[in-house]
Amino acid sequence: MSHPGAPCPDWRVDRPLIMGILNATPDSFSDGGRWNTVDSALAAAEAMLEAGADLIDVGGESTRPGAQPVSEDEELARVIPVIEAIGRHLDCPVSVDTSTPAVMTRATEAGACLINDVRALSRPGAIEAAVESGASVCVMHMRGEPSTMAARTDYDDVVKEVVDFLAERIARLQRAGLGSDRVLADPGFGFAKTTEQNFTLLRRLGELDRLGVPLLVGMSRKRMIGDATGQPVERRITGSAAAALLAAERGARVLRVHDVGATRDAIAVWQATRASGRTG
Ligand code: 8Y7
Repeated sequence: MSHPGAPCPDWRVDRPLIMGILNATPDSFSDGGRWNTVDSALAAAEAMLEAGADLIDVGGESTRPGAQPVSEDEELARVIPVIEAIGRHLDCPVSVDTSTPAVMTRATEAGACLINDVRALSRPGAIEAAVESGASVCVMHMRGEPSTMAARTDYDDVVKEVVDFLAERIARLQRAGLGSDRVLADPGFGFAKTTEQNFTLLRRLGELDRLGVPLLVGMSRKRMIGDATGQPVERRITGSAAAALLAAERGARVLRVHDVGATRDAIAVWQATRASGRTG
């Protein structure tokens, strides 16, 4: 089925794309629920677009460890009005951060071009809803649920396990009718991984190339940045931009970030360095 919103950008352009995070949650850890009304959500989205965002990721369920579960009705009430307002006023590509099939269906009808599911379409009916929607999908690696994942960090080789998991999900989606041109993959930084494992994944991110789909990464303001820098969440902009740049250099195609301007500047310096090679 077709949807009315702006289409997703071409993931294969010659620069990494920036996905700005828009939390439509009252308990979001990083912007403290300042953007709860549709108007302030719109203002936040507009500011991120002006700062250089290529698409906006709208989420209504906090995946913060210990966060309260959200009912389907509550999730719909949080995200659908925001996606509709963005379509009316900004007309930029929108992704919906959800694991709930009904939200996938309604959000894509309202214009979302991408379903970003941290549970990799594991809920009953999610694959069917995604296939039917016509939208693209980002599948992410995690173990268990956000509430239990912190205890599940026993890996022999974290990179191999993440690649095997994502390859299996991509194959499963392909069998269900989602061609690889509609799929992105994400190693899930901070989801059932220690800081050491997160940095191993970042260092070896190039090995995820063989999944054959564009890679999306999200490290913005996460604990791994805090552990490396010693900074609290409100002072992790520079560290997050550095991590995004390292991921871009290792092939990441989409960077999911809170601080769009800082990320864009870091990428611009990398781009200028690369472009200089063409003239001498
Ligand atoms: C990620 C994500 C979150 C991520 C993708 C946070 C929704 C926690 N993290 N989606 N969502 N990748 N694809 O700190 O790493 O933003 S929520």
